[in-house]
Amino acid sequence: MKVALTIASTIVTLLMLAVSVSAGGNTVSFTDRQGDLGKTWYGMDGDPVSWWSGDSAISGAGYLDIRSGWVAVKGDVLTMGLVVDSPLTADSALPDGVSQVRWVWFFYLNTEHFWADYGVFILWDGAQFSASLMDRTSGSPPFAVAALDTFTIDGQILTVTMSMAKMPGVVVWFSETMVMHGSPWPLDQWPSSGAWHAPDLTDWIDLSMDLPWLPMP
Ligand SMILES: [Ca+2]
Repeated sequence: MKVALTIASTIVTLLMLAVSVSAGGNTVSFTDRQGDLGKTWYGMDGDPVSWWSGDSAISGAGYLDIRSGWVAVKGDVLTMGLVVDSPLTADSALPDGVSQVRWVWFFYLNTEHFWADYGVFILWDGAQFSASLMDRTSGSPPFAVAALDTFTIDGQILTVTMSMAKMPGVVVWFSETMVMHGSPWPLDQWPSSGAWHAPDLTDWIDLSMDLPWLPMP
């Protein structure tokens, strides 16, 4: 069974890379492990970090589990996507204790600092979806935040399309899912501690490193 899963996973990866190449332009894609919400969060040293038990409400929300993702640049058009483990439907609900979910692509001008220069967010409060571009290049809040209406949610696939000119000079990126507890911190401010968690983010060990942009965790 393990072998079959590995082969299936390899085929999916190859298919995804083939799609990326045929799309033209510059594309970076990655795959991410299934079933790694919170409890198997891996750092750069490869050691797992345990955040909560596997039977929590958050661990059961498959739409928080990233399976793959990509960023593509073609001319001035920047497209980014995430595939999550379970589809978002009209019946989908927030896990108990969660006030908002955020699917995020963080972009960096360089790797000198931990905080991202830009972030593209799809936000969900359990009823409404929206998308926003956060620009922290000023270095201090309030940061610029612009609404984006060019996003789609199609079952397990979330995408955002925007002008590359809105994030000039970015070179690296990674994705994560975030859950907010209580009042979500506003995107024009630094994140407030203790009010949110990242159940899943780009796996370091599974990255495709042979494409123009270098993803990073
Ligand atoms: Ca995952």
